[in-house]
Amino acid sequence: MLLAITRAVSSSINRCELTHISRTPIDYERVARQHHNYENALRSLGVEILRLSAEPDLPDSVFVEDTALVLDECAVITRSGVDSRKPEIITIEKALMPYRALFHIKEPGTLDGGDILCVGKNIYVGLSSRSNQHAIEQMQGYLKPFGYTVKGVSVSGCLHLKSAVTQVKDDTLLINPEWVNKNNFPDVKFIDVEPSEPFAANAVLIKDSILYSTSYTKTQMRLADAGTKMVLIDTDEIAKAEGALTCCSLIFKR
Ligand code: CIR
Repeated sequence: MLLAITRAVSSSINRCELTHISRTPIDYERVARQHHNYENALRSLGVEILRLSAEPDLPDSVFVEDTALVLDECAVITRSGVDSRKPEIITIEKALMPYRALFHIKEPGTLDGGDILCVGKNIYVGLSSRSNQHAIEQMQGYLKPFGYTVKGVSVSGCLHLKSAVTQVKDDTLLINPEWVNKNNFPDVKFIDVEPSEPFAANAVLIKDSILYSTSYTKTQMRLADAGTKMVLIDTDEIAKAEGALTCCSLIFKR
C-alpha cells in the first residue's frame, strides 16, 4: 500500500521563494483546487493520502517533497538550502516517525528533496543552489549500509534536479537535456521533453502510470507514443510558485 504525505496550501503562498521565474499573483482558490485534484489523482492510482494541516507562516510548505527522502528502509530529513523553508521539517519528522527510522542532514549540508532522483539503488542528487556536496557525503554515510550509491549531478537553468529529469518507467527517464547531461544516467532509456516545453520533465511515477501536467501537450504526445499511461491534471497555478508535480507529495510504502 502506498501512502502520500501532502500538506494543504499555505495562505501565504504568494510569499513563496522564486529562483528562475518571475512573481505573478497566485489565486489561492485556484491553487488549492489544483492541489485537491492532485490528491484525488493520487487516490485514483490507489495511493492513500495523509494530509497535514496548512502552515500559514511557511509559504512553500505545500512542497513537502523537499523536506525528506523516504526509502523502504529509512528516511532522510533534509536541511533546506533556503532559511525560509528550514522549519518545514518539524511537522514532517513527526509525520514520518511512525513509519521509518530517521536520519538528518546536518550543517553545513543543505539538501532539498526536489534534487533527489532515485532509480533503483542509484540515488542522484542535483548540485543546485539548494543542495551541496556536504549533504551528499552525509547521505552516502547513511545509505551505503542499505546498498545505495549516492552521486552528485550538475544541473543548470532550473531549481532542482527533478525539474530536469524524472522517471516515467522502470527503465526510462523523461529529461530536459538542456538542464542536465544524459551521461549522468547510465543504462536507461530517455524521452526528451519538447524543446518548447522546458518545464515538462517532471512526472510522478506510480506503479505503471504517471501523474502529469495538462500544460505540456507536445511532450504528452511523446510520452503517449512511448506507451506511457497518464493521469493528467492542471498545474499552472502551482507552477507560479515554481512547483511541479513531484514537489507536492512524499510517496512511500507504508
Ligand atoms: C521553492 O523555491 O522552494 C518553492 N517555491 C518551490 C519548490 C518546488 N519544489 C520542488 O520542485 N521539489
